[in-house]
Amino acid sequence: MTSRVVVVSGAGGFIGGHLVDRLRRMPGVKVRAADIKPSDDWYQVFPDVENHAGPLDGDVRDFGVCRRLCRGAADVYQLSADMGGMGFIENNKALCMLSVLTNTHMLLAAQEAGAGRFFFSSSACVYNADKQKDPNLTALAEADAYPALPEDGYGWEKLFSERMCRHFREDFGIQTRVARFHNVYGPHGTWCGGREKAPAAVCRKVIAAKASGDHSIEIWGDGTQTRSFMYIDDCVEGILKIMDSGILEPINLGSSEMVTINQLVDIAESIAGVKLERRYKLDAPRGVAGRNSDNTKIKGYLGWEPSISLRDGIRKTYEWIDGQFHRGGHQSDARGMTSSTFSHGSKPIPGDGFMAESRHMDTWKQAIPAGYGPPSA
Ligand code: GDC
Repeated sequence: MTSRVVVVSGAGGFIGGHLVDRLRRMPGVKVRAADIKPSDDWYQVFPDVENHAGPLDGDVRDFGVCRRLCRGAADVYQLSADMGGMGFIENNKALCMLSVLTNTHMLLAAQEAGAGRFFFSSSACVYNADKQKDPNLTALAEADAYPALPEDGYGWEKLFSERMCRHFREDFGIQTRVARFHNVYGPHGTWCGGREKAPAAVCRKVIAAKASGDHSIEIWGDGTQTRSFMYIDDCVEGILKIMDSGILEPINLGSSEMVTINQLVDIAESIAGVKLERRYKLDAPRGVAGRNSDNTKIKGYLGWEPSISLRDGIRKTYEWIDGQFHRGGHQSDARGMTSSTFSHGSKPIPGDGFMAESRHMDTWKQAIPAGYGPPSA
């Protein structure tokens, strides 16, 4: 039997690694995994799949690399992106927008190669910021992405690439699938260094506070902001179900179990068996005030929605990070790891609408950079 070639770009990342693990167990599937990172830096590497690692072989910003990867592919899962949690995306908008290269080149190469299906990992960051100002909001339904006012930088790129998928499908016939991920967490993902999201950051801080003996942690914002967090197993299940479905429009893939960040900390504390003093850092990146996934559509299409409870998922994530923390010899830096760092990479371009003060402003105020407003009368 000839195998179906299935390409996963971004395979060295958190979600990509888990997806490869699932696909490689499927009968008749030959997985081709690619990532710009050298294989030593992949979260998970599987020797039984075809791996393309590092800048020469796995950099899917490069159209030539994409063409090689997509040759003969039946399915393409495009998960590569320069991304991270709020500390990264608020401070690295240019880098986030450069993911347009990976999305464009992978889509073009998949279409050129005659791939049957193309999966694009979009994000809840595409949603209109005006609809996320209230922590007790009603959940975000797919139509809430328009009129467009997404997360500055990262969200605009995702929204653009969503539409590019749609037009490639309409104009060129490639079957595209677009899922809007809502904050995915779990083992084998980023847990320190500036790109980590709240679930991993909170687990690490609790572990570090316990190890340091100084029972206090820093929390970004005032802790009342709300989110829903999706465990990685639900995410992979949802990706495969959406790919196999006939769903053509962008669809939410997220948990509908909404919690405050304070409640997330409560869960991590109860798993750790500690109670910590909370230091609220109000000038840290905090993103939108409230976000949850409206799952009406996915339930209607698939009769399914993510269902792993936050407590169960955080327990597994906590245990994995605890292992990384202690095996990696981080005890000596435990006190420092009760806070989170920001990650800076892109430089502002003076005179091009960049507002230094916009970096940590509320998302919805960032939509129109200075100098791009309506002309004064
Ligand atoms: O980073 P994130 O998980 O991303 O942050 C959630 C909330 O947790 C924010 O309000 C943040 O201020 C708060 N928070 C408190 N302490 C910490 O130490 C910390 N680190 C982090 N990171 N946050 C902390 C994400 C994007 C993703 C992706 C998803 C889609 O936004 O960063 O790239 O697209 O959304 O849902 P979040 O949920 O705002």
